[in-house]
Amino acid sequence: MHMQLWSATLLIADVVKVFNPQSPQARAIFDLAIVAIVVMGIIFAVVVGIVAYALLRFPRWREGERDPEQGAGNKKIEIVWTAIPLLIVTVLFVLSARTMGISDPPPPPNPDIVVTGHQWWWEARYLKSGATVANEIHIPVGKALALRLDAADVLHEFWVPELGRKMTTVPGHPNHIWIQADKPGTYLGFCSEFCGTQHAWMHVLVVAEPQEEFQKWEQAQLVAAASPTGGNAQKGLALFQQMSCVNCHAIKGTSATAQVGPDLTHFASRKKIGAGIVDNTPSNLRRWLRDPQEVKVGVKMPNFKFTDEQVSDLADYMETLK
Ligand code: HEC
Ligand SMILES: [Cu+2]
Repeated sequence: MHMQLWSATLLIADVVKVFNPQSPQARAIFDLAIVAIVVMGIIFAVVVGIVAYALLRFPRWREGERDPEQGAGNKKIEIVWTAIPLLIVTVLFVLSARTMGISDPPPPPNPDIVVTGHQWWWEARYLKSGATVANEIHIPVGKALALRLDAADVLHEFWVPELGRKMTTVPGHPNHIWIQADKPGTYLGFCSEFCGTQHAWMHVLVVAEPQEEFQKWEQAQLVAAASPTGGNAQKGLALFQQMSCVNCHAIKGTSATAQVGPDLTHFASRKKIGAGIVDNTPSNLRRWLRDPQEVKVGVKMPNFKFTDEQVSDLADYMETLK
């Protein structure tokens, strides 16, 4: 049990990179945290020091020791120990307010991306281009993008620790944050407000890349899916359209336009399935289609009880959705 707790803690420290700021906002928050930790550390040391001194200097637990001199109502001391905490709190308040100014300037009227939390995945719509993606958000490196945060069902919280602050997503009450990355890379984000069974598997990947690559990626997301013209993939597409998949999913280029589940137009180009729970590999895709509940317990997608052949046809089709 202890071993498990210990390794879980290590895992979290490794995955939730709160000490690795990669944007001006995240750095401002990190700097403030360091100041706060140092100030708290000093207070802790002083308090423990005074307690230890008092215990040793006036060892009343020993037989026959007298009381120290009583100083109740001493004005000087009262003023000092009111003024010092007041000063510390004021300084931390001013520093926090300044950090909020850096990490959270007011949003523009039109955000770059609308991010919507769903049980248990993230949808992202790029307002200018109209690209709609799930669980993997690409951004151009070095540029601050404004995010509008929304929720489709319950409260969620969008948090990419290396890139900035966290923010709750509230159904019907849009919130805003800025997101920026200094260096190209892939940054792991989380839902950080409990939202049901699979809250822990509601990851989001933010991929920061040079402007040109970002534009290429965004253009690629706008391309409709080509319909396969033969083979198992064509049977898979037919199955997709016959079954209730179309009630929940959209694939551009087909008649499926539902927004209940992730947009699948470019599903095959994503790194993960199920908001991070498994890698997007051929065998995991087949597992998912055979029974999504087995992969992600409680997931809002039913088990269709397909035959092996149907699973294989559907998977062949899904793999064409590059
Ligand atoms: C009742 C709605 C619903 C139906 C019907 C449905 N799905 Fe889903 N599907 C979802 C939801 C919701 C998710 C996201 C689950 C999560 O990550 O928590 C999902 C996820 C997926 C994914 C993984 C996508 C990703 O990027 O992680 C695939 C692939 C998929 N569905 C294919 C299908 C196929 C094929 C069918 C029809 C046989 C189908 N779905 C029917 C709701 C549905
Ligand atoms: Cu959550």
